Amino acid sequence: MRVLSDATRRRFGLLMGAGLVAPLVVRKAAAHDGPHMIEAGIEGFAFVPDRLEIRAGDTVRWTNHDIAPHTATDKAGGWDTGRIAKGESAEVTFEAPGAYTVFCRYHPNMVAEIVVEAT
Ligand SMILES: [Cu+2]
Repeated sequence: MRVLSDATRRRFGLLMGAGLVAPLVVRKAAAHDGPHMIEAGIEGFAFVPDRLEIRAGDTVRWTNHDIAPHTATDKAGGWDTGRIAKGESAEVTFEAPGAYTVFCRYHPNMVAEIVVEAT
């Protein structure tokens, strides 16, 4: 089996965008097998994907692929990644089931939805 180098993997992730995230989301809908790290992106002034369905205990990691800084911020005020600079990542762990609207404090038109299902 061919092993991808880290650089190749990174390039793949940047090129694939939402396509890379989708299979992880699908896997989540199956039987619960412990907390997961869900990779998400911010690209072209948008959250990619703009909707995630996860389980309580899962962590979402947003990586900013834009030159501009962004945040991933709970519209209800429960959590905030703070400033995520170009190429940097920030994580939020979701313990409580519920639906969250995410926006960027610098660009409030950027929105996404996260649905956290009970385990
Ligand atoms: Cu932004």
